[in-house]
Amino acid sequence: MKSKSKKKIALIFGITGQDGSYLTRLLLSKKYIVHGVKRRSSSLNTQRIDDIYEDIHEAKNLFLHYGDVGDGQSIFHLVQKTKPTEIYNLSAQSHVAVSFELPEYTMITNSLGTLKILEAIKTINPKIRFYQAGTSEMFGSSLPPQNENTPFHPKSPYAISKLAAHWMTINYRESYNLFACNGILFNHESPSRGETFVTQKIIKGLLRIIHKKQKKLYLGNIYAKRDWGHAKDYVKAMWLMLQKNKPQDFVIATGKYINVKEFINLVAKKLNVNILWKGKGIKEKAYMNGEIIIEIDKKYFRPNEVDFLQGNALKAKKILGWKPQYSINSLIDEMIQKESENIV
Ligand code: NDP
Ligand code: GDR
Repeated sequence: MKSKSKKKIALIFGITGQDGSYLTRLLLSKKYIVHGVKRRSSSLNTQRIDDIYEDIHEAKNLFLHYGDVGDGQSIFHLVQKTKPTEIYNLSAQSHVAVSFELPEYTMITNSLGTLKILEAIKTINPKIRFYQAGTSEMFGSSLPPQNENTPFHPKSPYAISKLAAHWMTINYRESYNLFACNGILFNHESPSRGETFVTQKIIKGLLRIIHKKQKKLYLGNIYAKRDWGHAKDYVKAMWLMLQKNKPQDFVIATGKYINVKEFINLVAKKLNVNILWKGKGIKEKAYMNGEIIIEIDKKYFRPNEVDFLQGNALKAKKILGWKPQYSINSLIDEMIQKESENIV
């Protein structure tokens, strides 16, 4: 006799962010009921999911609730009320540079926020499956390629806050037998990437310069190397982790890397602009048609930089059957395409 399958219900903390918007689409396509937690803000913060939510008939499986991971009571209440089978914690103060300015707030949100969700799961229903959004930043100065066995050496309050959340997740798995997984995700971008992260800042900046809406772009360390993937691929990995028989931690990455300057050159080439680099260090500049279009500004340097991240996602490939569909080229093409639509 066919067993009656239980309706899957997801609760997403951080639904209004880049990954939250992609994960929501993925889960709705898999017929989940999706509950998302949004923060109260003075201006609208649901733009990334408005297109799904706007049409209330299409959105009959999507529900938004006010909440905040700084507020333990709201977390308990939401877990009790929505009765999720899976919880995804994507909420965070996610900007590395900002974490040096707001170290205490970053710890409260990223570390204690995770702890509060784990406590709610343990108390209300230990069968709920849990995904924690960990990061390659936790590897910090450990040499690449980094995998699940690479030692952590975090270099920012952000990375330290995420490392506490990572170990808390492991501790609750070991102590209380929770189905709790850490994703250790390398940088992933998309047209929905926040504007202050470097990929979006470069694409938006260069397009605005070409359209004469902006004269110059100011950047920090252009020699940092990153392993950049697409958010759409990465949220699939989050979901896959929660569908296995055993909870485990996984590195998710493309295995390829370039530095920020190479990223700029790739974008410029796709935009058919010739840029010429001159000078060194803080005096390095990029020129287009004899005009300076990129300068280095010390303000964007971090007190402690992570120089080189390149992931090895072999475990995810073997156990989850995961591999990225997007290349750096198709990622940039899509980001340029979307941003071009916004600019005209
Ligand atoms: P975003 O910054 O785009 O989204 C963060 C989300 O967290 C937003 O929905 C934000 O709400 C919400 N949030 C922030 N503070 C709180 C709070 N106190 N209570 C409830 N919600 C809160 O991040 P991404 O989507 O890029 O990343 C998702 C997660 O994955 C983050 O935890 C990030 O640290 C982690 N990560 C990201 C990687 C990447 O390359 N993108 C790589 C590795 C890890 P609001 O919209 O109101 O600001
Ligand atoms: P990162 O992403 O710090 O890796 O964190 P970001 O795009 O901010 O920086 C990438 C690299 O570019 C250098 N850089 C600049 N960065 C920004 N934001 N602005 C600049 O002007 C600039 N100039 C140079 C940075 O120094 C850095 O080396 C992202 C976030 O999504 C985290 O939440 C996530 O955990 C990690 O990726 C993996």
